[in-house]
Order: sequence, then C-alpha cells, then structure tokens
Amino acid sequence: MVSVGSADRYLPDTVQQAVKILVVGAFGVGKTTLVGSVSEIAPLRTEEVMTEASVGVDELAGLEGKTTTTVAMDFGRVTLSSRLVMYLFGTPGQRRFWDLWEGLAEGALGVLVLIDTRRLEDSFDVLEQLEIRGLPFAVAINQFPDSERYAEEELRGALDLLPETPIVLCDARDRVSSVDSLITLVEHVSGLGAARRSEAVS
Ligand SMILES: Nc1nc2c(ncn2[C@@H]2O[C@H](COP(=O)(O)OP(=O)(O)OP(=O)(O)O)[C@@H](O)[C@H]2O)c(=O)[nH]1
Ligand SMILES: [Mg+2]
Repeated sequence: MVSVGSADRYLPDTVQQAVKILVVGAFGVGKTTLVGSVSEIAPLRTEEVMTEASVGVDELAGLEGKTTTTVAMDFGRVTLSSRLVMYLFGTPGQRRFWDLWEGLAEGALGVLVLIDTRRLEDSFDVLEQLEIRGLPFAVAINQFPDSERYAEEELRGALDLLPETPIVLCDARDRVSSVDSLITLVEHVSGLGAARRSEAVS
C-alpha cells in the first residue's frame, strides 16, 4: 500500500531498503507529471518556462498545454511497502541535456522509460542510450487522449524491445497507474517478473 499525505513525510522505522529509480523519456512524454503524481513528498522540480528560443527545437505538437520544461531533474519519493522506499529521479527530455544522465544514473537500480506513441520515433534515441549504458529498464506507454491504441506486440516490434523487457500502459497523471508501472520495473530488475511469468506458463 502506498501512503500519501503530509503525515507521511518521514519514513517509517520499518523501511530497510532504499532504491534509486530513473525516469527517462523524450521531450514532453510526461516524466515530471509521473514523478509528481506518485511522490508522497512535494516533488522537487527544475522547470523553466519555454521561450521562443525553443521554437523549432522542442516539438510541441500534441502538447499544446505545455509551457515549461525540465532543465536539471525531477525528484520524488514513494514508499512501496513498509520496508521498501523508492527515490525517483526524472531526467530532462531534450537531447542537449543528456550529459546529465551520467550522474543521475549512478547507483540506479533501474530505469522507467516513458513513451508517447504519438511521437514514437523520439524515443528511439532514448532507448539506444539505455542500451549503450547497459541500464536495465521497463517501458511505460503514457496514453494521451488522442493517442492511437496499438497492440503490445506492435509496440514491442516498433521499439525493437527484447522479449523480456516489460511494456505497460499507464496514465502519468494517475497515481495508481504510475505506481503500477514502477512496480513492474522493480519486479523486472529484481527478477520477480520473470519468476511470475514462468509460474504463469508452467
Ligand atoms: N492527457 C495527458 N496529458 C499528460 C499526461 N502526462 C502528461 N501530460 C501533459 O503533457 C505535458 C507534458 O508533461 P511533462 O510531465 O511536463 O513532460 P516531461 O516529460 O517532464 O517534459 P520535459 O521535462 O520537458 O521533457 C504536460 O502539459 C502534462 O500536463 C497524460 O498522461 N495524459
Ligand atoms: Mg519534465
């Protein structure tokens, strides 16, 4: 059970393990939204208002309500069980900030990759960066109202994912849905996901 509210700003004494998770994805896929919707502490944000200088550089099609962008990182915390706490680090989406990944990824257990299927090709470079850096990841498809719906196998093929890489649908604005994606990632990196799947098959 995930706890919320100001009374839970302090960690319970039962917490024995803290893990670091990175939330990555192309520009405007909903990383800041996801960290904000799951965090039980007021999330740290480094948003800057986008200026005319970003016109033609940061593609805003489908993101008409978006006026700010992350320039350093998002930070949040979620207690996944009485014993496990997760610290979330959201990265900036634009390519020009990718050097920051190096530092942010240090010590991370795994990476949640958010993807907007309306701009699937923006995610190819992100996935490639993860492969180059050898970081374990799960993919969460952030469904926007006007996103076309694709079958999992179609998305897996288009993104060229390995069969064992988890892929889940989520709504980054929804706490339960976002937490579910994070649980899928943790199960995957801890090997629990594979154990569950083989149980289901046998
Ligand atoms: N409809 C809908 N809108 C969303 C969803 N997630 C995010 N948004 C909106 O989409 C826009 C982009 O979200 P952000 O959370 O800023 O995206 P980001 O990935 O942090 O963006 P950068 O840091 O600039 O790369 C915002 O205007 C959000 O309100 C979603 O699941 N559904
Ligand atoms: Mg952001």
